[in-house]
Amino acid sequence: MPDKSLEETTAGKMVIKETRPRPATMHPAITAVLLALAAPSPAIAQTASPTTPPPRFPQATPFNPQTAPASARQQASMVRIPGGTYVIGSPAQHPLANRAAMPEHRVTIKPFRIDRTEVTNAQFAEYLNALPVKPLGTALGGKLALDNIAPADRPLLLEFSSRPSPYTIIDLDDEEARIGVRDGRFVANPGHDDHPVTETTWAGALAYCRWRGARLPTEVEWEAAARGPKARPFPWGDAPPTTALAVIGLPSGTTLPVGSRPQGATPEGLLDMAGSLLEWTSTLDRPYPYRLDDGREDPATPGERIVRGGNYIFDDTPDKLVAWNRTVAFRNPATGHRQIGVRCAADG
Ligand SMILES: [Ca+2]
Repeated sequence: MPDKSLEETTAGKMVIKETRPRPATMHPAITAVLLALAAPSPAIAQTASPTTPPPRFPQATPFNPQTAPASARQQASMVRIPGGTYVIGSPAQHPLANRAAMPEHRVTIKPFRIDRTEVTNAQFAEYLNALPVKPLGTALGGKLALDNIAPADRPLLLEFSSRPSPYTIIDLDDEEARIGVRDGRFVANPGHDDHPVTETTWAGALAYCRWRGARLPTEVEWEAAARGPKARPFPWGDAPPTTALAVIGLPSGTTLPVGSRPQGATPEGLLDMAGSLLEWTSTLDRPYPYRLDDGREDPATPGERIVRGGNYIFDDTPDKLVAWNRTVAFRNPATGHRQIGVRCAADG
């Protein structure tokens, strides 16, 4: 996607991600015709834009704990967060104060449950296997090719190979995806079953959670879970982040198993709320103060969605990892990202 290389270029880091060339599977003349057909419309982009409306994906077979045991375990171990009034947003006077998270305000929320860890590759693969999609051959995640996915299904799973791309569920052909194909099934790459799933789009993340009988957390639910009733600045308390408290400061592509930093757990037991991957929330990017009823929770409205929590590649400083931070440069909801994952929530 055109902004893919930009996406990976953060201030001070200048990490440029190479996009792979489009596979030459089509006769050049046919390609030329298709390009000519596509060319007159500026609406047909190389990839879906942040303003592309969330799509409807094919219906999956109903969630079944017998055939989706990893997701069932995740669902069963959700952590309950009490309802009540929580302090949300950045204090005006604080070394890590952030204008985009002001004003500090109070929001009353109902009790809810939230995943103890980020959703893993094994769990997300269970959802993919419940879809009416039959993958072909064998390929590692990050290396899927056109012949691994039937033509009708490519727009759901292949970003680069299906350009001009629609709004995928997950970009399995992105080199940083870790779910591949083996014997007609979607499987995590070897050694990556319990690593957090990367490269899901916003709607793909929501679809997974809904399939499991859950949903995405709202932005304020996520923040209340990270900060607790006393509005701590970090999930573990007041201390600044270190590599013992959070999965941070690692090279791109080297995720760690979820829950690898138990010292950084919240008192309630949530793991990796700071670091590891950023996490999709249900909430459109609108200014604080938060309002539940102003349209920012409408799942059908196009626009960027808030991601929370910092990530292991780019966010190793306290200002990025502080629990009120809501400023993230790249979060196109229509495409997958190496640094964004998902953690589901549920009512009650
Ligand atoms: Ca995280």
